[in-house]
Amino acid sequence: MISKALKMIIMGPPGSGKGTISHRIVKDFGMTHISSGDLLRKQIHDKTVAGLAAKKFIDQGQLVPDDVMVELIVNELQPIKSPNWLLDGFPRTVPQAMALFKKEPVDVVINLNVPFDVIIHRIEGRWTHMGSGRIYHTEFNPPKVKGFDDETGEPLIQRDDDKPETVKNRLQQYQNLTEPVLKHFDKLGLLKEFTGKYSNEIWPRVHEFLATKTVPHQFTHYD
Ligand code: G5P
Ligand code: MG
Repeated sequence: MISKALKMIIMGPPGSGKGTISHRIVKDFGMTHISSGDLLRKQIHDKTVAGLAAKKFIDQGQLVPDDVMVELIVNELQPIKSPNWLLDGFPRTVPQAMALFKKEPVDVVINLNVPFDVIIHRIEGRWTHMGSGRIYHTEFNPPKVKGFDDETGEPLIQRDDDKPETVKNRLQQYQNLTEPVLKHFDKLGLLKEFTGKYSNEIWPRVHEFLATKTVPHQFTHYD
């Protein structure tokens, strides 16, 4: 195993399991997880100016403008002490990728290649804990008590942008604006793709790949 810092990005269409796989990476490899969607939902919940501006895009399944996103993520990355971080949901356009690379080097990009028909069914059953970003699914990983978070006991919510019509727009935006980012990373030699229908099938392969890149969680001490 190589003992080194790892700055990585996880990509994939809406509902492909980026959040699910990210939580497993954090558990096993101790990386700092930054989810652009979770950050935006927190801003909306706190009714900040950025949150209110972002909400109208998110509710329509459109991407939030690049300048807003770049500022949000760069501000979030700057104070992080750990040299191991995992970006989930950013960058999503080529200009976002360019802006990130001006500020931060990235070691690896993993892409979850999950078919769209599988995704549409999944999103219908998703429930989220707002405070932590913990994700549940009515069939795949239901909470111990229906409608409530396992750890805090707080109520779970269904995301406003998980309505079928909005999900269609999100997939369209992904094809038009985010797939070119994958091509960009592939050309840079950073892309590692994982294809499959189920997170439990993809995860062991991601784990095996990351084990060659970093040290296990118990040997890292960055808080
Ligand atoms: P988000 O929040 O980044 P998306 O659309 O990229 O949203 P999303 O919906 O969060 O991605 P995910 O994280 O890829 O999906 O998937 P997940 O939550 O882990 O899994 C989906 C569901 O399937 C869960 O219920 C999970 O339990 C279940 N599941 C997982 N694996 C399996 C399995 O094997 N089987 C089954 N049956 N179920 C499974 O972004 C939201 C919006 O914010 C804006 C955009 O408007 C975006 O639409 N935004 C940005 N705008 C511009 N630029 C950016 N960089 C932006 N980032 C966010
Ligand atoms: Mg997510």
